Amino acid sequence: MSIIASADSSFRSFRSATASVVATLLLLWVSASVACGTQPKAHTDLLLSFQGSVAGAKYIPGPGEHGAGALSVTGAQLEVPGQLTVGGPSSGLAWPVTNLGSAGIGQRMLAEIVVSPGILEQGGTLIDVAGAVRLDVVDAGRVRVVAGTTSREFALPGRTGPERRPVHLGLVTQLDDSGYGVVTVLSEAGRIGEPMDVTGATESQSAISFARGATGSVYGAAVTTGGGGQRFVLGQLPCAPMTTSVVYRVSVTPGECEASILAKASALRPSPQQSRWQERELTAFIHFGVNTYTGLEWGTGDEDPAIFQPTGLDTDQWARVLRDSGFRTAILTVKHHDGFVLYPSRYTTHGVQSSSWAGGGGDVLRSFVDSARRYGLRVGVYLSPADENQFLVGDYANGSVASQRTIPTLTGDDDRDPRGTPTYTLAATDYGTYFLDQLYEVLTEYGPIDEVWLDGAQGRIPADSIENYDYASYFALIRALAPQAAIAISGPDVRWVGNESGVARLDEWSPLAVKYVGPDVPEPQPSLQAASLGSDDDLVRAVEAGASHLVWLPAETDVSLRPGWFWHDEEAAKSVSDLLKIYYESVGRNSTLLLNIPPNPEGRFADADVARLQEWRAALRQDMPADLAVGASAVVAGKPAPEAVDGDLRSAVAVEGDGSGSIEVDLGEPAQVDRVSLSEATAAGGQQVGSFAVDVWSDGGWRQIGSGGTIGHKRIIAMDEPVRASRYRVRITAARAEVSFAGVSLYGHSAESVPAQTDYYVDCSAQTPGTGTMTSPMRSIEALRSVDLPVGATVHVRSGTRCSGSLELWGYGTQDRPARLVAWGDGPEPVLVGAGNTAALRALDYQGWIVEGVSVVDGAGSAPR
Ligand code: FUL
Repeated sequence: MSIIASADSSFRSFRSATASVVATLLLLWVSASVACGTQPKAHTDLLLSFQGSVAGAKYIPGPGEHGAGALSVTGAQLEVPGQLTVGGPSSGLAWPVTNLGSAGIGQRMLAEIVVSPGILEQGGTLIDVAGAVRLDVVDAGRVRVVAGTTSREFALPGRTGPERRPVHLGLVTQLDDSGYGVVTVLSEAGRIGEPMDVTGATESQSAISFARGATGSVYGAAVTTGGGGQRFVLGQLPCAPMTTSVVYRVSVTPGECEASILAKASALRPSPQQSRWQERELTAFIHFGVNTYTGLEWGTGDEDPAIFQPTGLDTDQWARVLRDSGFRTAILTVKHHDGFVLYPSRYTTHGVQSSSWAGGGGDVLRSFVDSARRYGLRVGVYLSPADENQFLVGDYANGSVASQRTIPTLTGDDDRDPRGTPTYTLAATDYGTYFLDQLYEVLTEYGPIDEVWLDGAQGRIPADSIENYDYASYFALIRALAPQAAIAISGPDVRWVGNESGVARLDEWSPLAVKYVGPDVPEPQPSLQAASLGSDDDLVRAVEAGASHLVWLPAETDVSLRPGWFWHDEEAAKSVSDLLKIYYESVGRNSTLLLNIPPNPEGRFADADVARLQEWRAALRQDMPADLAVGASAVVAGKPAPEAVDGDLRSAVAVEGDGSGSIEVDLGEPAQVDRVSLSEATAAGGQQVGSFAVDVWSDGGWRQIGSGGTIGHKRIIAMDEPVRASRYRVRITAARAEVSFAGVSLYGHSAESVPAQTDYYVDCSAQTPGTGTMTSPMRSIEALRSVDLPVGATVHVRSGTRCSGSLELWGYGTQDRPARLVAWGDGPEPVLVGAGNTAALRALDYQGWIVEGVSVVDGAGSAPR
């Protein structure tokens, strides 16, 4: 039975007309009826913007919605208000046609839908009027109307490339009781093409359905009967972002609307491991192993261990040079792809113990960690999952299936006390077990490890072999044994910047859209190399394309001082200007810098490399001598904002994120500035800034002297021309949310060399923060966290004061030049109280510090990271 029984007799005359005549008449009819006021009154019989809820297969309308009858929902979920997520062939919404009254679909009717643009890429039927008229997706730029024996494609205007705006489409049907009539397609841009003449459209189902067989988000659906039918009821429905609490990772759904995605990105925060890692900024890579002696970059796994013969291993030199150059962490290649291990592992003979070096008793890792701790350097380990030697042994990529293993595997002559050795049951292949056993050794016998660097390479094994890394087990063991460590590259905490030339993106975001390619192995979307990774556009497109989560995933920029990662006699170090560029394009762009310095076959950094690092450090001091902004007057929204100029990147001031926020700094007197460093307190406030501008006050007005995109942990911009002014302003011109602004630093290049400041004064009762000179003391102990103290520096704390905050001093002393923490001025012993302070004191003692007349105690204060 057909329900087509139109009461609109004026309409029948169109039937025999040609399409163009039909179109003209239709338009005339519409305008005439509007003009004469004869048009029947329109009724919006269905009006949904998905503010309601879903119970089983029934949609329960929310406030302001109208959904008479049992509106059924199949294969669809309402995860976010305002957005129904549909997925797959049998999904969709169906609304009974009986709700249209006796005229049924044989009356003028507008059926409309608003969907996420990704739906167009997936196909499906967007609107189906009782089986009589269908609006099908053809592709991202076209839809097709199928009605009776007629069908026609319509190109969607303005949708030729990737698109983020929701798609709003409507079908105006005007059919008579024999299924003849006209169908018009509307998009948000207006009518598309000419109205289509329809013959033989027959009702074959008793519902109007929406988004059938589609995958993505539906933001609204409506049916309006009577009236002109040319005007949309739904408009471009607003997207209602979910209120998201602060998280490290959040799931997203394909088709999720932009506001919701960006709200989630804005709610992301780094984990404590990531914050600690980011604050350290400069990490050294040390590629050392059998390749140092063979001249290869990738070893073969069958090297004779005897070739490993450092004639003068000097890990103290490594650590000293690295600290003197400002590095805070160093990562040693404990095992590169060849599989040769730099410590005596119980599980292989391909390692230092098989070399005659040091009589077979050498342990480079031990020596390295001892030196690192002596000079106050954090330790990272590079343990290559790829292992050519284990391939030759027959364990790596041997096809074994992961099964539950007890780690560590105790060996026959194991020297570990089984009772004092915690064990872990983890799923692993044969090789996975080997790798876990080595991780266990390294993470339990060499003190705290702060970064575990896992490369994703498979090594040069035959193309048909593969080792499926047991990442879930690796990560579980690392988290259990080294909870403070950041797991980098093939891991959840740190991502590769995407190149090995030392350059981060101009605008580097840490909140990214990802897919998981293994448990906790995020793969940034659209790709690690994408030019605008993490931007608003990329996030939205990545979610459309199927990214499953947004996650905090900051960039590490790795590059070598020399062309190769390992030592090669014939190679030379990069120039100072290359290194400066690398610094500004990594640390200055919200990334950490991982700079490789390869020891020579002797086991030392070459003198020329050491000299180059020192020149680089000196050049950075000349570029960025004392921060002129510290202690200046700073104002945000009319209120003093000392947090922005206190040299402590954890303290922050809230700045409006709606484009109106700014930070004004008045130095009191003109100073020359050519470099500006900005920071967001990402641990507290995430990463929000999308664009900013820097102005100076000159000739009675503000003049823009620089601008940029993201800020994140640190963004350093250089002015084209140095400026001389006393008032500076940073405008936050776009942000995802309110900004936790940590600091602005202003620097003027010095033509002369700038000696490192050796004495720092701290007065926690001072009115204003200072640079640390006696006349301008620092106001908190936390401001010293950002300072790399030269050997033998002295920190003077004002007597009679009490400083709260964790003690974190980046400096060391030697026998001849001890570093000192002493009281300054008259009065009772100053007190430093903060979380982890006594442990910090013990470490300082080991690093050659003398503490005199200062009481260091544990307490609240900001937690150590
Ligand atoms: C790469 C490795 O294959 C290189 O040999 C080097 O270790 C570099 C840092 O990572 O993926």
